[in-house]
Amino acid sequence: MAKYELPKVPYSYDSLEPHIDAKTMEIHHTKHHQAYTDGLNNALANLSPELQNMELPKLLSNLSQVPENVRGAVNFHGGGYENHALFWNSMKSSGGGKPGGSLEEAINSVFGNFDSFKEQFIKNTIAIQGSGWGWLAYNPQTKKVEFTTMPNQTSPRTKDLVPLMGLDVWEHAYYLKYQNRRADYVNAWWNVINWDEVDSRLSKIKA
Ligand code: MN3
Repeated sequence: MAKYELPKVPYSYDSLEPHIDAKTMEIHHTKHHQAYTDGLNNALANLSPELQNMELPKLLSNLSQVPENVRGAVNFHGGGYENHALFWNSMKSSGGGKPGGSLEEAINSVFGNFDSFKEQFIKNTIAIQGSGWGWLAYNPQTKKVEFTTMPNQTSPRTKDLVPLMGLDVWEHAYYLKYQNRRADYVNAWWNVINWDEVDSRLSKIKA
């Protein structure tokens, strides 16, 4: 039996218009996210019961325990599965603005202020070569948030970071509406961020 099912998007596909169009949302969710879900289930079928039963975040941060012949598939599809679930939930209709609460403090303590964080995030995410994600993540070692980029679907968990908020810059995330204009998509995305959700992720980690 398949362990993972395609997670739901908690709003209708047209909710993020005009920043992210309904057709892109539908294909991204029902085709791409479904493919990562199927790929993860297929990869898990090749693992020991112990690894099969491990929570996905733990599995992604312990990839060295996964046999080499399946490791790449778990990294790619497992990362893709969780990244997209986080992504849908990090957005909402009429989102945007600025974070408040503990997230605001965490961002300010590292980046100085929100605008400088946003500028760094945008610049470095646009600059990703090929497919990947820009991330705001929490580092349990330093107890601070940090920005990082990750290639393809590789999770920040593989670097012992806890993902808080990620932006998918695979072409499938924006090409229908923006074609080659990745920068326009990356800038528009800030209008749909669900800061309350991102803040609650940080609060759960710190609790
Ligand atoms: Mn994607």
